[in-house]
Amino acid sequence: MKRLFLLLLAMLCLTSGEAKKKKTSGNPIFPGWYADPEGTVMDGRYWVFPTYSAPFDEQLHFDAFSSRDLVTWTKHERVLEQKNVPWLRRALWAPAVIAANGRYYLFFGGNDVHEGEVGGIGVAVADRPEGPYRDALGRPLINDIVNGAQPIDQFVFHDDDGRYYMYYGGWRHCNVCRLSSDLLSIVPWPDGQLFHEVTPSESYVEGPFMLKRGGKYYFMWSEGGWTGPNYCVAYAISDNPFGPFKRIGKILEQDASVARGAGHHSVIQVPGRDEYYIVYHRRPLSETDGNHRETCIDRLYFNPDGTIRPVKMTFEGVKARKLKKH
Ligand code: FUB
Repeated sequence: MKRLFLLLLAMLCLTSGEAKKKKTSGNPIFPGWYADPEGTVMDGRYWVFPTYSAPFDEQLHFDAFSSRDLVTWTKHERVLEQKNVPWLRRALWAPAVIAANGRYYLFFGGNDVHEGEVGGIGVAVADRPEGPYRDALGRPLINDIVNGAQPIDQFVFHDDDGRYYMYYGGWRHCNVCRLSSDLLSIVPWPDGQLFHEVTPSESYVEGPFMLKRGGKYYFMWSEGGWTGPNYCVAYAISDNPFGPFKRIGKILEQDASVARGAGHHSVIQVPGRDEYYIVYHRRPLSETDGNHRETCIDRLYFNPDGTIRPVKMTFEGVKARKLKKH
């Protein structure tokens, strides 16, 4: 009896110790090399969809992670796999996920495409956020290199008027296009073009992201080389989704006491609240391998004048933040 009591006591201590350990998310928020995280809220849960950060030839699937409080994360393995994307050979990159039409759409870059090759931005669809996702078109949605932009690093933005825009582009160029309401095709602009270039400045490299707050459009992107220490995130503010996007400054960069190569981010807004979390990847100080990138989370704050405060990268991560049930 006494032994049973002691065992129960030990279990209780362990559990409360565990709970203590998990008061904050910690950084990285889950183990493994994962990059280009897309953070969002779907189906009453927080979600992070990252790139599996292995050598290009091994990048043939995505895992996803969900959480009810930003602190404890559940892994959903292989939500998208090569077997469900007939044209994918390698370099499955930078997922962008959105719920629409009662389904879930996962946009991705495939094959690290160059002129004359098959690859680019694809779209896969599932009935549940955790997949399984299946390629919807049997070919890339965007294969061609237009305005010098490599078709990778897409972000789908749903504006208040119901329109869907996709920002994308590597190789220092960024395009915007309008997506149809089924999210499976591109609607031409009034001038007949499919893509308009919206590259914000000479320092833009890749990883565009759009956030609307207080009627203003916050356009963000990554600068520098993703394999090096100087990778970082900068931003601009505009009155409309098409720019021009005038660079204001950096919001995320390396910190010699925390990590290097911080970039390719996304922002989670707590629904209905003026409360934001930046999800990004960074390279531990001990690592130099380009692919050794970890997914982290920290708070993103706005100044009273609407500009964004530079992010303080932490090892602690963020405190528990439960979502309200709707
Ligand atoms: O992870 C592969 C590539 O690295 C992404 O597409 C870029 O944005 C960079 O993070």
